[in-house]
Amino acid sequence: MTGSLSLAARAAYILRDNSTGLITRAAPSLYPHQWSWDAGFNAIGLASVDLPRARLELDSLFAGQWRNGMVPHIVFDPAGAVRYWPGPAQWQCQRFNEDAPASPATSGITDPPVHAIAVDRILAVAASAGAREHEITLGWAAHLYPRLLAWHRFLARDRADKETGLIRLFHGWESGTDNSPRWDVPYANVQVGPDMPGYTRSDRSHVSSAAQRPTDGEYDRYLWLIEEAREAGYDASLLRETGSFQVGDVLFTAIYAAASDLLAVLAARLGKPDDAAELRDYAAEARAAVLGHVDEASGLAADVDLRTGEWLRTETYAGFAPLIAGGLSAAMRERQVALLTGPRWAGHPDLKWPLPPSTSPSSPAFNPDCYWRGPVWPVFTWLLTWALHRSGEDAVAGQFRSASLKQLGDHTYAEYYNPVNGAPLGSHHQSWTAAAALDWLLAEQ
Ligand code: 9WN
Repeated sequence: MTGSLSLAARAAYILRDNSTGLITRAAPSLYPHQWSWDAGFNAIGLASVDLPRARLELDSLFAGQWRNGMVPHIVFDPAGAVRYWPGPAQWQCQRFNEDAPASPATSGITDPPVHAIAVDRILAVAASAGAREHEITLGWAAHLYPRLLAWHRFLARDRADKETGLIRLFHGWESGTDNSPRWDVPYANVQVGPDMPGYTRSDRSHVSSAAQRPTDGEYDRYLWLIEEAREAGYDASLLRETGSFQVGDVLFTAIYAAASDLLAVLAARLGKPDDAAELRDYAAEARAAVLGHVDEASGLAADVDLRTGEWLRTETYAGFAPLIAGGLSAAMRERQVALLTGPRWAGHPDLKWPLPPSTSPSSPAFNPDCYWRGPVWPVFTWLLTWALHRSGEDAVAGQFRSASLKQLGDHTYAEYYNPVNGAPLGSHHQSWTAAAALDWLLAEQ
């Protein structure tokens, strides 16, 4: 087998191995359940090898959607044999909020809305898989569509901040970039209460070194925010009063803008012009909010601590939110691409591969081994290549794709990689890393 064929074959095997039949576990042992944004990326990877399974991945995720439209960040696998903490017993969503489904059990917070991007990509793959597959997939998308619309409406209604226009998060986990230094300032203001229950972390036993995972102090805050959210009945209007972590996330907002654009296209295709107009409005508002938070001096987008109004300017992946939101002027696009490929990012001389790390190596917050504080995340590289292609930046997208495939040549399909020495970190056989490889290798770019 050639290098790419064996890389694709192994990636397909990993996705099958991590599947319960209904959901794809985010990772074999570290994350034995279905995560929302992972499911979106995993469905994209699955599309190239097994369209029915790709469709099922999103159907299974949306089985956990709440009546208010929220797609929770975790849908728990009831048969999950491996212990994950915090599990359904900590969240107790159904007991505290009647919008939560009785089954499957879910978490009570949300995750970035990549799903409409996934549906668009699955439809594109189906279009070249023959008339019958295309027709089935279109029918499936029409069936899923009302759930996607309810999801985007939930974000507009319950989460779009009136002042900044950014999507408001109540937990760093909602951003998907848990311990990124972008959240250091707001987390420093979270005071863990005296009635915080004791707990035992299970995550560190699944990685080769504890230094790759968040600290105990960070985990105390993560758990405390769950206590707060549960106390507020997982209700956004109450949490706006009581939540001790409230941020406007430019990256989440950018993903929402891009996904709303694509959902508007689907709505129009399904003969729903009013929905399409509504979704285009969501996209335009979200995009304007992202562009309104670009720091002039650095050219990077900045999150906002909504409790203080402070802009959070640490140089992280989130700075490239405008590129992901799309619809940029040529000048803004060129500036973002130049930054991304320049010496503070993918062009930094110390890097093993010319790929953007989660935090700039020039930032004092950079830590090459620790989770979202420095490592390269292949799935995030995939998101950037998707955004670059969409903006017509095919050459840069192609460079990232080939560098990433070299990075994945170690066949560990790691969750993240040390950008300086190339070591695989976090979980191995991480589903979304395998999914990114499959899309790069098998789908039309
Ligand atoms: C908490 C599953 C998830 C990803 C997140 C990543 C990590 C969970 C954890 O794993 O978060 O949600 O237990 O650390 O940060 O982006 O969705 O892969």
